[in-house]
Amino acid sequence: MNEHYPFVNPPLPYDFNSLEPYIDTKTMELHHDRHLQTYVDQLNATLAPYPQYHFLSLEQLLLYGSSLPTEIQTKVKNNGGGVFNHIFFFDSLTPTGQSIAAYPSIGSRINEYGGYRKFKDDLSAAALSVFGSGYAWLVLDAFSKFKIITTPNQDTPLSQNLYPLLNVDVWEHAYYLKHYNQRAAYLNDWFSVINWKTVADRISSMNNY
Ligand code: MN3
Repeated sequence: MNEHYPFVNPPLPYDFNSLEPYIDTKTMELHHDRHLQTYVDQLNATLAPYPQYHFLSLEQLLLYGSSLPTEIQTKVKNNGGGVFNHIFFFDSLTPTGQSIAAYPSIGSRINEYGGYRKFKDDLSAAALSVFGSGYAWLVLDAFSKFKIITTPNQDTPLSQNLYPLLNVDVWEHAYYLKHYNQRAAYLNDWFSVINWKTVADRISSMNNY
């Protein structure tokens, strides 16, 4: 995601229907083609009159948003965050069942955290605790240990000195068509389609910093 203005909506790395039965086709279509597309369009429209910022990457716009003109700070935060969070979320999913055991960098940290059961319970509880719209995240803290946090709306963990590894979108548009108001059922299904290889790759990228 090191691209700059004009930002584009990358195609999903899998088919809309490929996360069935855990996440339904229509939800994936609307979520990618309409929700994410709207954030991309609005971010570009916000930045269009400001060519002096067109060289900034998405991460830079989010990290240094407080240096932007005040009249676009909120729009960049909300729409840039919407672009970052959604691409990150879609990239974190896969139709191919995966075992954490294949990735020692994840397994060792989960053991350190207290085991998979505690990890899953805590991440679910965090995601359930989001009031209204937002995300739950697995991040690496400054000591390279797993930490679970939540963010409201389209806020990102980038400005908190935390390195994001995995997020789950708990805005109702992420699950309402299939799971109605049952966020817990959606979360349970979401655990079945997590792309642990992507998480392991993100840990490796962090270690290469
Ligand atoms: Mn969403």
